[in-house]
Order: sequence, then C-alpha cells, then structure tokens
Amino acid sequence: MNISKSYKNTILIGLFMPMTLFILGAYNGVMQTLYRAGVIHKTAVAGINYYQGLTMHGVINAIVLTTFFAVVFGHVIMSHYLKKEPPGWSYSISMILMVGGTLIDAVLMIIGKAQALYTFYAPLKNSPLFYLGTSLLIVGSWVAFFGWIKMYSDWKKEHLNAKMPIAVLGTFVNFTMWFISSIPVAYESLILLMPWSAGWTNDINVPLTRMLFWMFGHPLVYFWLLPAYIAFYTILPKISGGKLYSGNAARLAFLLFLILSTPVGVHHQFSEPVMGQGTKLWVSILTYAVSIPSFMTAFTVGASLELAGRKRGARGLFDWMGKLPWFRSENYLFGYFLCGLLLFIFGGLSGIINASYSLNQMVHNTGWVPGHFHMTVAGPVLLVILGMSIYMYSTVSGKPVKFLSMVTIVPYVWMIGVAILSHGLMAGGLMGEPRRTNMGMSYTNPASDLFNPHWVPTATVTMVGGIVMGVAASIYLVCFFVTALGKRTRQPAISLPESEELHEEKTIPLLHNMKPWIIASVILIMITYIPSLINVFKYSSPVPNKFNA
Ligand code: HAS
Ligand code: CU
Repeated sequence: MNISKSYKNTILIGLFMPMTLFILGAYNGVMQTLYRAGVIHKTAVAGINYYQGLTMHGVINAIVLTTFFAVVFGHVIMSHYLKKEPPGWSYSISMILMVGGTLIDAVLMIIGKAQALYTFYAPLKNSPLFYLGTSLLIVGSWVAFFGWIKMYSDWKKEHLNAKMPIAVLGTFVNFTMWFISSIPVAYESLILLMPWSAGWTNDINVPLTRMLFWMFGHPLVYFWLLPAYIAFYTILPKISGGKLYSGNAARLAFLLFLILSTPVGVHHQFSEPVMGQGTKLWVSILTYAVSIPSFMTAFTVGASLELAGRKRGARGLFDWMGKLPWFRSENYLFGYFLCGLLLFIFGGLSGIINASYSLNQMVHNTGWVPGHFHMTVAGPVLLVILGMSIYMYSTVSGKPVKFLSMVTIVPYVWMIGVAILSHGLMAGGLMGEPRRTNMGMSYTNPASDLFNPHWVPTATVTMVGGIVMGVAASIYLVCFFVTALGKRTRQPAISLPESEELHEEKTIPLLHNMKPWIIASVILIMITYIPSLINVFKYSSPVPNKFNA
C-alpha cells in the first residue's frame, strides 16, 4: 500500500527516536552487570550513578521502546490489513504526545531528577514532571488506538461480512487491555505521586501506590508481549514456509489475555503485608490461568513450525526443526522470531515458578526475577522489536537493509548472551543474591554485610552474558542506523508477510466479539481488586511527606 508523506514520517520517527534512546538503554544494561560483578567499584560512572543508570535501562527499554513499537507496529498492521491510513489527527497527535513525554522523561533521567526505577511507586520519588512525561507517553498511545477504532469502523461498513483479521484482533485486544490498566496508573501518577513529589500534599499511602502500579505493571508485560505474539501467529508461519495451524486457537489466546491480564498484578505483591491471604491464593490461581494462552501459543506456533519443516521435506519426529530456514539472510526475521521463542520457553517456565506463593518467597527481590524477565522481555519481546523495526524502517522508507549478514546473526548472538546472563542471575538469585543492588561497592570491602563470596562466580557469569548482549546490540544499532541513513532505492510502502490459515475453520461468534470478554475482564478485576483495596485501607495509612524526602 502506498502512503502519505506525513504518515510515513510519523512511522519513521516512531522507529528512529526510541532506537536512538536504546543506545543509552542498552549501555546502561551492560554497565549494570559490570557494577554487580565488581569490575566497577564506584557509585557512578561518567556522571551516571547506579540507580540513575538502572532507571534509564528500565524506562527506555521496557516503557519507551516497547510503547513506541506497539504503536508503530499497530499502524503498520492496521494499514496493511485494512488498506487505509489512520485519521491524520490520530497519528500526528499521538506521536507528538509520545515524543514530548519521552523527551521530558529522558532529560529528567539524564540530569538525575528521575532515578526511582521503572516501577515508579512510593516511597521512591521522581521529579513531578516525570509522572507527567510518562502520562503523556501513555495517553499518546491511546490516541493512536482511538484512530484505529475509527479506521476499523469505516472498514467494517465497506466489508460487512468480513472477519476481523487476527493481527487486527490482537492489536485491539492489546490496546483495550492497555487502556483499562492505564487508568489505575494514571490515578497513581497524576493524583497521588505528582502532587506528593511537588510537595502539594502532605502524605502518601505507600501500599496504595504499589497496588495501583502493579494493577498496571502486570498487564504492561503482556502489552510488551502481544505484538510479538501477533508476529508469531501472523508473520512467522509464512516466513517459515508453512501455514498458521489454527486461526481460532490464535483468536482464543488473544481474548484470554484480555480477561486474565489485569487481575493478576498482585502476584508482584506476594510479600506485601497488607494484601490478604485469600487474595494471594486467588491471584496465584489466576496467574496459572494466564499461562494457558501462552501454552496454547507454544502449541499452535510449534505446530505451524512443524508443518513448515514437513513441507520442506522433514519425515521424522524432530528433523523438522533442522529444516527450518535458520541463518538465511534473505529471511532474517526468522532468526529474530525463533531465538525469541526459544528463550521464552525458559522465561515462561520461570514465570510459573514465580507464581507459586511459596516458591516466590524464595526468589522475590533476588537476581532470579531479572533472570526471569530477561528471557521474556529481552527475549521474544525485544527480538521481535529489533527484527520488525529494521524490517518496517526499510519497507516504509524504501531504503534497503544494510549489512544483511550482520543483521542475520544478531539474534543468535543476543540469544546466547541472554541465556548466559539469565543463568548467572537466576543461579545467584537462588543463593540470595539481591536484585537492584550495586554489589560491586562491597567488593572493595569484603567485611561489608553485602559481600558474599558465593555471589562472585554468578555475578561474573552474568557480566559475560551482559557483554555478549552488548556486542549483539552494538552490531544491530550500527546496521539500523546505516540502513536508516542510507539512500532510498524503492517506493515507500506498507507491507507485511501474511500467513494463511491451514484449515477453513468454523466461525465461532464468541471469538469475533470482544464485548463479552471486556465485561468478563472488568468483573474479574473487581473480584480481585475490591478486597485488595479494602485491605489496603484497613491495614495501611498514609505516611507524612517529610519521612520520604
Ligand atoms: Fe513475569 C515478574 C509470573 C510472563 C516480565 N515478569 C516479572 C517482572 C517482569 C516480568 C519485567 O507470578 C519483574 C517486575 C519487577 O520489576 O518487579 N510472568 C509470570 C508468569 C508468566 C510471566 C506466570 N513476565 C512474563 C512475560 C513478561 C514478564 C511474558 C514480559 C514480556 N512474573 C511472574 C511473577 C513475577 C514476575 C509471579 C513476580 C516475581 C517477584 O517476586 O517479583 C507467564 O505468562 C508465562 C507463560 C509462558 C509460557 C511459555 C510458553 C512458551 C512459548 C515458546 C514456545 C516455543 C516454540 C519454539 C514454539 C508458558 C510460547 C519451538 C521451536 C523449536 C525449533 C524447538
Ligand atoms: Cu506479572
């Protein structure tokens, strides 16, 4: 599909700007591992202190890059499948708000006025403007969504009997869940934290801010994941040479995320004293339930890959894996997707361990948790972001991808790096190595309470993984920017590989109507959060501002 200049520029800015910030995000990730391995014994390097760097790492990689990607990928999906552009007001206002909000946050983090980590709840405090910047970024993403709703309703009038394409359903599910869950965080940021950090209010209820943050913080991780799932269901079967095993299963998986993503946030608060036992048990059960759509995805995507391997001549039980198009530079996206999926097997399993209350007591706040989430958000999520960003930049700008063989090997190097890093973090975590701690400081003073010789080998393994990831990210960034700054050789266009479904399946009306799922989602949120809120007010009270300054 041909595109207007302003729409094209919006998409390109939405890819270029977060990727530029990713330089800082990735750099601070590698620095984390150097601090923790004791290679750096200081509180700050190049004027960036440990927590400032950790905040940049989390905010840029996990909030900025992911939100921009979800919006830009959403634009490309909508335009590819509906053969339209979103209304001009929606994509322009959305991008202005997102860029503006991000710039505010970036400046504050660089000058050290925001170092309360990406999980921004009290008592850690940022500049009041940080909460505004983050809210603008989120609201900007909503505006894009509003434009897609208009676009879809116009398309529906022209295609009365057509089914909603799976990629469009996935995008709508993702942004509906995002919209619902960003209401509590908007309240937390704008009504509670901003006035508190500006000194306009005298006290703050810490567990309340934590509860509101996690009501958003868990759906946030699925907001990162679902664009990757859309790519696995709708692009991967095609580029592997096969077909999507079941469209209905894909639709059901997305809709299950809509109902189960938001009410599980309390699994981040198993150690929170004000949450009741009943809530914790209930949320543990719901968390196992939210793993079901991922198990379904493993099956459906796995079956689609097996089918592709068999079409390429595989006959035995496992040889289809070898027949898949690994290391092919004309098909570089495949490596990004598959390396992400392979990491996610372990990322997902470690998540299920976290979900058990008793096992969570063992791993909470240790290196195990970042070990888990690097195999999810730095696994399938980031790899799909990297692969699709360069792919979309190239097609939408009309510039060919440069250094194709380098682009092709990046995901494999990255996967090895993440596997080593996560192994180090998780093994250390099981020996009590804390997360979010500048342990390197203690290496100069082995008598320090924080020094534990058992953590040295695992922190060193983590560092090796971090360096390998740093190498992969650097190669990628060179390829991305050389591509982006190269010459146009083709007409700019929007186009995505589009997988066919294997069977013509029966249309199940419930899988084509989001309304009942949205209602079920709101009911489950109320069942979980009304008792939680009652407990928060029963067992906690606001603390005066002066104690948090
Ligand atoms: Fe998590 C903490 C539970 C998934 C991210 N998680 C975190 C944090 C982050 C995060 C960032 O219950 C830390 C937050 C902080 O800073 O404190 N998580 C889960 C569970 C799942 C899960 C049950 N997490 C994710 C995803 C994330 C993510 C996805 C990001 C994108 N997580 C927790 C819990 C905590 C937590 C507790 C709190 C810990 C604490 O104490 O602080 C599930 O959704 C996972 C289900 C996944 C699967 C895997 C399916 C496998 C697939 C791959 C198949 C491969 C194929 C390839 C087909 C069941 C789909 C085959 C090809 C061949 C060639 C073989
Ligand atoms: Cu979670």
